[in-house]
Amino acid sequence: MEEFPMNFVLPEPLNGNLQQVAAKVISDKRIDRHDAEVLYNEAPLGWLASLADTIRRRINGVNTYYNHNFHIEPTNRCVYNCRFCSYNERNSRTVWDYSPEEIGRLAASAPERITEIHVVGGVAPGRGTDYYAGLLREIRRVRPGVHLKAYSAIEISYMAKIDRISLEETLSRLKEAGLDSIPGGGAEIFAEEIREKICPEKDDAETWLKVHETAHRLGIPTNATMLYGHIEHYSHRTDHLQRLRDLQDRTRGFNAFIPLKFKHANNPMREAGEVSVTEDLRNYAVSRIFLDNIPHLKAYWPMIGRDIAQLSQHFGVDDLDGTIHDSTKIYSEAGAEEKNPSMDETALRSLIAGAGYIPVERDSLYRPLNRSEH
Ligand code: V47
Ligand code: SF4
Repeated sequence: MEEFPMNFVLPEPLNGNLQQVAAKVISDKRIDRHDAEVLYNEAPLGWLASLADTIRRRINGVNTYYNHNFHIEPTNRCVYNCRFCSYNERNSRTVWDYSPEEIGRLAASAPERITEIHVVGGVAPGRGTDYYAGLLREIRRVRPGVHLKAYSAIEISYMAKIDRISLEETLSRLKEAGLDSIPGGGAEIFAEEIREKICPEKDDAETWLKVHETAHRLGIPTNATMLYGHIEHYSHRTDHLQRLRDLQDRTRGFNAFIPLKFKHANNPMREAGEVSVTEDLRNYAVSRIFLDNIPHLKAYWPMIGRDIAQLSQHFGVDDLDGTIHDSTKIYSEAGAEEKNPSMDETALRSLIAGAGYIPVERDSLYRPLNRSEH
């Protein structure tokens, strides 16, 4: 028999709670909120990684997806004042509000290879659907073939209020102007008691969910996010995941879930601090296991940095977003690792391959693109 070094301590055997949750996961049964909280509170990290990796391999094999995208943030003027926001005009060092022509010029300047433009900004006062549809038309005019993933549920619900029209009508007009899909922002944490502390003026969870449900009904796919690692507890995270899973059971319209780690620089919530890397990884893993009906789990690398993004692939992540080519300020203002995030394709592919996964360039609907240069 092999001898262990004197100071080697064998891991504790798994407790009964963890064994029960693992049995469900392995036999392809759904876990519930209580199970997810057991994983958050009690699971050894390495063990949790292999459980999440089992699920990611069932759904996505060993592919890790990325795309070529470009972010445009039209303005940081905002009628709201979320306490975690480092980017709006009150907390940022700069204020900007691009004209539609400037936005057209920005889109035209994006690299030839991009397949997607992501457009999200602050909610500037008084702007209705015509304004936002006009921006989409302008971008479409200069970049006709590109997928437009634009406007958070919060921007969309504001336009509907300004115009006094239904969400359905608002989304139909945006779709008509070229909207292809909706990003996941504005979800924050659904639980009312946390939402009223971190973003009291913002639309509530019901409104966010309604916008996404309506989009799904109109055939517009969307993403979902969760802002974590501030003042919420695990029970608030599992409530959030549950509400997303319930909606997805009804509509099947979510493409990807993107956990967003709270970054604390330059915003009124800085005292909340930031959670550890192991907490980020734990959160990816539990999300992957719980959200069995959302196909993709995205680690947004400009936010968490390249190293954690690479590691996250062992915790259920199968999408690292894109090359970004960025003009984005939303995270750099909040203290993200990268000030002007941009990663070339070779670097992104080797980051993926370096963790033992296969890099696959995708379009915005997760169809592999077989461009010959790879
Ligand atoms: O809703 C704001 C978050 C979101 C901070 O769908 C912060 O592909 C951390 O939704 N620390 C907007 N997060 C960005 C977003 C997004 C990003 C990338 C990809 C996709 C996608 C969507 O940014 C906001 C809020 O949750 N945020 N401030 C902060 N201090
Ligand atoms: Fe405005 Fe968005 Fe910042 Fe909230 S997070 S203040 S809605 S820009």
